[in-house]
Amino acid sequence: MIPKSHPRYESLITREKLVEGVKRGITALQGLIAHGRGEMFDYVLGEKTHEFAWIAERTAVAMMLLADHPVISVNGNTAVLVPEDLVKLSEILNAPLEVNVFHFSRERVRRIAEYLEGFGAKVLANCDAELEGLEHGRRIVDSRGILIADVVLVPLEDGDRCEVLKRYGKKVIAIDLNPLSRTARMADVTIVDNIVRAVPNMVKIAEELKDYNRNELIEIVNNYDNREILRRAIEAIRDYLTKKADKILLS
Ligand code: PTJ
Repeated sequence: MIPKSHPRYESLITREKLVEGVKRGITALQGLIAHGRGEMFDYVLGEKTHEFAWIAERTAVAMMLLADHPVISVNGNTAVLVPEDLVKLSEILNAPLEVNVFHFSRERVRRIAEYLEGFGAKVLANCDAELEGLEHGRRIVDSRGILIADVVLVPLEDGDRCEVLKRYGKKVIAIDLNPLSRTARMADVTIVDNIVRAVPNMVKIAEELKDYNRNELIEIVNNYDNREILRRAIEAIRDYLTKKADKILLS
């Protein structure tokens, strides 16, 4: 048991969720490695939601509210880290959850779908269509979901599917703590924030923006510049490290 008084309680609980996810056959073993990379970036971002991330989260919600067929893609990490908030977000945005995994097996997809349904989610997991131009498991999609979606939210993505989704003419919103990744650079909106903060933030934002009219939402989207957001994220890492280095010199 992890005591609440532990200085890294939140971080350790997050790890426990992923380990439990692996034991239940939901999270891929590789998901633990991917999370470790994410933790590293989170650490040098000060483990908080920066203003640039909040702006991206707000734009993402506006974009999904404006969409005809928004879809939230869910993999084995996302499913165990934020199941309740994914269900809330899906309901407010009227965007179905679709199971889409890199390390594909029908058994894993079924387990992830059942897990999310346990939280009251409506889940697309037919795996009855394929995206052309991809050879790995993420090509397998649902014909009612990602295949026909105009906006797709892709947490913890790999760059090549992001690229293929763009080639299909879809708008892509990524959640990725690494602002240097190919996904981060390919996406239309990149949320450089930990998924455990980003999705709950998006639920709060969606509660507010759902009452906005189309013109107000369009204005939010039009004012957004993803390259500027990525620049700010990279500079935030630089500034964090500079501050830490200065502190060490002074101590
Ligand atoms: O469940 P599957 O089979 O789809 O597999 C999922 C993983 C995550 C294993 C797969 O998509 C993968 O290998 O992803 P990558 O290419 O390692 O990319 C994951 C990205 O997500 C990296 O850039 C990490 O920095 C980032 N990341 C990891 N944990 C988090 C995160 N971003 C936000 N929040 C996190 N908690």
